[in-house]
Amino acid sequence: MVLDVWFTEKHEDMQGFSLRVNGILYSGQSKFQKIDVIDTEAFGRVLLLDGLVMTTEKDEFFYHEMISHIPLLAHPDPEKVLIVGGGDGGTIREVLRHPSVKEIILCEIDSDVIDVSRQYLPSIACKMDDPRVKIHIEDAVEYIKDKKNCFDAVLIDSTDPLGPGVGLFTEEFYTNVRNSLRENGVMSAQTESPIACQKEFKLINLLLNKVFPVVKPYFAPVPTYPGAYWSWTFCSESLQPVINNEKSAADLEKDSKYYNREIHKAVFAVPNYVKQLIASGEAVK
Ligand code: AG3
Repeated sequence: MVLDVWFTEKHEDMQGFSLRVNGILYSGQSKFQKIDVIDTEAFGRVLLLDGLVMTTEKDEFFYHEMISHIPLLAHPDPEKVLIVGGGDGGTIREVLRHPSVKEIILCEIDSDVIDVSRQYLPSIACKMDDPRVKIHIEDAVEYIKDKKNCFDAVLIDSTDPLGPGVGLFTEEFYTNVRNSLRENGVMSAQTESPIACQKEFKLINLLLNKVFPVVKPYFAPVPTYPGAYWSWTFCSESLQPVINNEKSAADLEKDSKYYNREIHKAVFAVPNYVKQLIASGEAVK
């Protein structure tokens, strides 16, 4: 029998994204948020935090490849990487595909997200036990404060600027991230949808431009996120987000689902209306 049960994520009470649900695999309340894993016909298992789609088995590759490979290939030789959030493990899995990486620190506020992902999302959380990974359960806002000259890359794999994630979208946090980078350090953050979350996208871009000399947004589809069209932003002291390690890029593209060297160039093309959004950023309150 086919259940006619649907999950809907509502976007600003104006539109919604719906998935037919085969069953609920996990439902719990952590210290920080509501965590659910549902099984859907269209996208496989889906991790929800406070009712918002964080990742799905079927389309997670767009997001995790974009947040990892673009910044790491812009660095000639990344060894030490900090992942902020990312408790589902998808970013860990992609970062570990870079042979130069010796150590990953995952700073996640909510250990329940890690436990639930290990249990219900094995294809995403599969590399959490790699010896190069150190898991640190703490609010990254605190963790980063005294880290100076520590990381070759910081990847901000956060939720939306709501609930436990708000502190990760401030000028102070971004300044601390900048200070935590070593020479040639790079950072990429998830920066919301340039169609469904324009206010957030503009505000984040404005803040990043106050803090980093190089700020380059990039874009890809994520079919299950608001607007189905998502952004990340690359920032650095001076490095541009071009491929600075051609050999690694050529190797990585062989086994990637979305990433290849043409995509690396293409994702930095900024549509005209988005250029205007960014230019009008100062007007955001
Ligand atoms: N983090 C970004 C999810 C944002 C989705 N927003 C929403 N559905 N309203 C994803 C974490 C994956 N590692």
